[in-house]
Amino acid sequence: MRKTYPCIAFVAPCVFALAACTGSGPQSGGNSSPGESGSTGKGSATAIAIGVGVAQTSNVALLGQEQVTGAKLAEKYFNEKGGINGTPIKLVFQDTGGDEAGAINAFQSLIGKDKVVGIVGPTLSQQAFSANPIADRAKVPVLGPSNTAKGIPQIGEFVARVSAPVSIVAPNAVKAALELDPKIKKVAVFFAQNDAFSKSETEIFQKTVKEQKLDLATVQKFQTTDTDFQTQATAALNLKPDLAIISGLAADGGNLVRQLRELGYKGTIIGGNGLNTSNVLPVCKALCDGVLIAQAYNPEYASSINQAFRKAYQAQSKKEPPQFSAQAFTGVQVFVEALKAIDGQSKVSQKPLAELRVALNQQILKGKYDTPLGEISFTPEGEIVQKDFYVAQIKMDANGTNGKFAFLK
Ligand code: 1QQ
Repeated sequence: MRKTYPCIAFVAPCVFALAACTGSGPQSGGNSSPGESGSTGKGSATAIAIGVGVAQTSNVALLGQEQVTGAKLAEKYFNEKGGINGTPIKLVFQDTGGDEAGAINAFQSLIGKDKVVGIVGPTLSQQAFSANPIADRAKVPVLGPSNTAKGIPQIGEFVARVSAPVSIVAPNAVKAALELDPKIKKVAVFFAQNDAFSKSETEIFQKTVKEQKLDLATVQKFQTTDTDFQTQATAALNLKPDLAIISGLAADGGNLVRQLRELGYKGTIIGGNGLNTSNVLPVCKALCDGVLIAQAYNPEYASSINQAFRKAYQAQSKKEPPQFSAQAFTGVQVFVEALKAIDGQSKVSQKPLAELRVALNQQILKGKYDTPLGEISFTPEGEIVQKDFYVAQIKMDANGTNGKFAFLK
């Protein structure tokens, strides 16, 4: 016997933002079926709506833009392959902006108005710690496409991620730096203290520095909104470090790289995951050259799905696909494949939405996926299980306008 719980998806959001529950009033997320979604546009009455809540505006869009591209490529790719056993998917985008309030609003819209089966997002861990509990309480599966801080899968039963955690990814950059320059001894660490990911990543960097028996000479703090790093850079450079490690986001991180070099720093620089985009290149230009960044994706990974993804990305963007695009593609892929598995048992388009969301979450955690990131699966808690990691080095051309991420062998 089918039970319906009107407004079940709204109970939690209403606690956080009463405004979302006023006006025309929320439609129930509990008793419609996914094919009835009102927001998927003309001719898409039967499309299955998957939400994408990432940063399309604000500074964080430097990272989020790449996610939009990756997700859209996945939508096209999987629809061309027949969608969910003949039923197309439709991505519904809600811009989170760069902060927590934006992520909460986007998630509430996706859950209540757009009636998505699940959400790929948000961009930042800082946003995930605020927005994901809302989805979790509404029993809507969330796949983090780029949330790498410690504690993300533990937010709740409905939260998983396709982005490997800082604990696994970040140490690779330190090891690569030591291979390139075994004489490195003294290390200066910088991190954005107002960002959950940066705080989590710097902990791992600092731990790795100590494990490698390096001298952690100084830890300098900044804000992701800062543009002037003279104080921190000067304080660190007075100690004559051989290695500088930066955990921040793209704009601040790129500016810090630039200012360290302008002040005469010649040593190695490691950038964390927040600098992992070619959108930092216009910020530090020629001075980006040589920055090492650990990677959870390699465009040259040999598999047919990665080849297809890489080709589609290159055709559109005339460059190699970046990690954030590959991870967003993977997030959509996991939803598609889990939906297909459920549909094989009983038609997804006929399941009540609330039931489907719960079944989808269970199926996501059970599956194995052959993705552009390689073969992945999840722990019961929703942590990604992934095999291969890499390190890339930024190589700028002589005039400092174009550059690329060259993968170290
Ligand atoms: C996080 C991150 C960001 C830098 C990804 C865009 O890793 O917030 O967890």
